Amino acid sequence: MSAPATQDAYTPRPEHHFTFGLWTVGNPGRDPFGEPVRPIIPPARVVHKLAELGAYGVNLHDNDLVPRDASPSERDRLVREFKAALDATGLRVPMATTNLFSDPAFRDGAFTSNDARVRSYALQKTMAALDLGAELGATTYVCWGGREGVETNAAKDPRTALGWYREALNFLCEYVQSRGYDMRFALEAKPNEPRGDIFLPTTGHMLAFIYTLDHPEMVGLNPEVAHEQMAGLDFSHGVAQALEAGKLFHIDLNGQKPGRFDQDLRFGSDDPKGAFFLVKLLEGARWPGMRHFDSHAYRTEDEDGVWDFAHGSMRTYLILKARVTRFNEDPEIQQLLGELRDRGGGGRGRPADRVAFSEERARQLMAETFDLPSIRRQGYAYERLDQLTMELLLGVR
Ligand code: GCO
Ligand code: MN
Ligand code: MN
Repeated sequence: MSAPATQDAYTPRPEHHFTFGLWTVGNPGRDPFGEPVRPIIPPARVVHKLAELGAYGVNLHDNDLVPRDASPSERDRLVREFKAALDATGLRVPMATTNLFSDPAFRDGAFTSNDARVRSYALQKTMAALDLGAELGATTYVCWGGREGVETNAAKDPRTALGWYREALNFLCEYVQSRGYDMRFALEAKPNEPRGDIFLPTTGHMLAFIYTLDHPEMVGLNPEVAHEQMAGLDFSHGVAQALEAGKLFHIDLNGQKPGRFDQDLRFGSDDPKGAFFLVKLLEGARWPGMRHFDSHAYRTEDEDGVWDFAHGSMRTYLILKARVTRFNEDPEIQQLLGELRDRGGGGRGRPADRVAFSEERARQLMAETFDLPSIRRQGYAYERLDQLTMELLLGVR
């Protein structure tokens, strides 16, 4: 497949704000057991193909574009060529990040390595990546602590490691301020892999950590479907908490079977129901951020399969979005939801139903008698509600 032959209601367009990483469509299919199966697709070609498919943008690690040992002039040439492809296609670079995990120097982590020289080198590399991101117009910097963790707790006290992590982020926030960059940080949690355990393993851990930083207003979250599901958690609950706190700065969409290695499957391919509730949440909140796919094509694929994967990721999102509209308009589903809202007088909005403390309200509550026998008997009709949702998702509604 090259470009989609037909246009339909699920054809991706730039206004849908879909983005991919150079490292995602560029993934050559290497795994711990096997060598690469595809050549790495050059950045300019990725830009042209993504634009053709209707994506909005492309994101990158520093080394996806500029090899680690590139000379300054090589760096400038590569950036120039990349920018030319962006200009020719109108594709944007909304997010940038740093590779702090491939270099053997980072084998014990970057900001939390026991070697102070590594911690300093990680800051130097990140400052350079922030400069590159700013030069390309990125306004979000994702911080994934690739190897910030341990195999053995004998190696370091996690409190010391968190202290180093905090200092690094405080330093980087001030660096961004000092340079006048329009850039916010989005922290990405992952429970394990490549380390045995990674510090700040879930979105919730990260959220609490943010409020211990010097500039919490500059720092939010980049939750990833696969990472929460690896920990057996409900992804949309973590995302909802981030949204509610005003901390959803970015999102990594993909698919994953719970409890396994990081599979990075095509969005919605493994858990369409979970993906549906996620899309419902994001669209219901009118979340303005980028829909970024941090996933890659099966190792079985050639380059055509990579573009099938990219196109499919965006289509699935748009199909689920259309299903959400259908859910919101489905009379039976909406009637059930209305009944739930009205249950016990909740939907009538009586001031007496508000849970706000006052002496009088506390007295009233203490004096109230509840019809507990009937409350205890009642069912909630969630079986019916879920079956209706399933029928809608399975396409017969
Ligand atoms: C992973 C991570 C990464 C990060 C990326 C951006 O499990 O490998 O999800 O893909 O998202 O490095 O920081
Ligand atoms: Mn991942
Ligand atoms: Mn990710």
